[in-house]
Amino acid sequence: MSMTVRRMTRAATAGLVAAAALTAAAHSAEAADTLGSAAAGQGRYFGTAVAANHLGEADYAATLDREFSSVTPENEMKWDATEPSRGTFTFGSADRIVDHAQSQGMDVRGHTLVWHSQLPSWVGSLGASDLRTAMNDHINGLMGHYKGEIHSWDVVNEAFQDGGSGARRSSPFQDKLGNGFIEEAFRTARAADPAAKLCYNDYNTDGVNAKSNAVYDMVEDFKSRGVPIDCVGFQSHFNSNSPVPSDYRQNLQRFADLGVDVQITELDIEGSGSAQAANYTKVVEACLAVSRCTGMTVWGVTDKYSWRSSGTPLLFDGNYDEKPAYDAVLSALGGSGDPGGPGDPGEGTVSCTATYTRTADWNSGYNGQVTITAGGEPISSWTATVTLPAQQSVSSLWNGTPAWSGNVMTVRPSWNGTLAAGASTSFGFTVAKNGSDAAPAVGTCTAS
Ligand code: G2I
Repeated sequence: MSMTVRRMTRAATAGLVAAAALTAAAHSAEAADTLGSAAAGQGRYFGTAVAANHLGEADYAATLDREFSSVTPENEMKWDATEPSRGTFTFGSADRIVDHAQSQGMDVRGHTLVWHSQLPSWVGSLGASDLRTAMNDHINGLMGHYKGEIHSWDVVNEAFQDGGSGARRSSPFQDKLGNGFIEEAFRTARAADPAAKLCYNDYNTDGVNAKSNAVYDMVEDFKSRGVPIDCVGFQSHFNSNSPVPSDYRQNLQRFADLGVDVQITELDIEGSGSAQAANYTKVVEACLAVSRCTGMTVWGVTDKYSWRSSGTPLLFDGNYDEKPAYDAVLSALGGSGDPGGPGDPGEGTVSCTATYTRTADWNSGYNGQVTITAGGEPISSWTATVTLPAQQSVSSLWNGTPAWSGNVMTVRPSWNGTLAAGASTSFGFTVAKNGSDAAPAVGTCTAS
């Protein structure tokens, strides 16, 4: 049967694909920064949702291929697209995306196996026992076809209700199989492709709230009972009604502390200009501050094809021009957006130094100051790391933008990134000693 042939064909090409990915990574390290290469510098992927029917548009494909290191099929791997009638799998559109991604050395996220939406009507009409079989067959059919080719799968999507209850959402799976369907889906998925990271994915779970608490409790329970789960996806669809939460990093971190990776899976933020850019910066900084936040995916390449296109929520406008939000993301990722500028190889080496002084001291705290001095070339940005003794905590910081990973604070400019050759700027911070009077360690300054 044709599915078996496709499965073998896909698996046989996987080795070639891995080699292509390595070559692409080596190239991009020397070229001007892109979202993908800058994120790779931080040990993360930077992905986008992709629609198969736009791949033939030259500007769409060029932007995709240049900027992104991971793709998520926006609709093509959903149940209605892949198993429209029971036992008949249709992989044409999804294969087009996977083949395209692999030819460019990009990784693929799988979205999604078990979801109440975009579900063909035949699934809803099955009785419980048949439904269980159909769910497992669907997982095995999809994951088998792409075995070894998907870095992370959204195994179950959006199984919790909005609102304060933390209850499960009504769906054929929930209503007929009960809470246990989620666990069963994850166990089936682990056996189907042991190499894929298995994720639970949802929206309105980006901050600490009743819904994210309910997901948190489920993940904690799965970890304690050995149910296979590797990551939690935070969709992160933001607008003025649902802004980037102030406890976003803290929420990502508490999930990571359960022993799972976290991923930002469907990021888009309605708005424009510097306000939108600032919101994107918050999201990227939150991910970078959580070491188990392994990557980010924006939900589309260009505003014109976004599911929320009137809200212009993405990084490229309808002409594929980079928006301020693009520059903000690139810079938050530590990349340089100016290929002809001082950060580039061949135009003199940019450098900086960072020196630390204690500028005030009292019983329970002190003020520290780090002075950044550009080397023999002008610089447009700098990054300095400050490692605090374990007990100490920073209560405020000025003239810099901090990102945290444990007790390591990575500071980038707020307004003061541009320095002439030999010029200096400084940022300051207030520390609570919490019983330790030791000095922080200032790491290497990097400039671009
Ligand atoms: O709704 C935004 C996302 C929320 N999380 C799960 C994601 O899978 C979901 O993606 C969106 C797609 O971006 C849309 O493109 O899911 C929608 C459906 O739930 C997708 O919209 C559908 C339209 O409703 C259909 O009319 C259309 O035929 O896209 C289909 C394919 O273009």
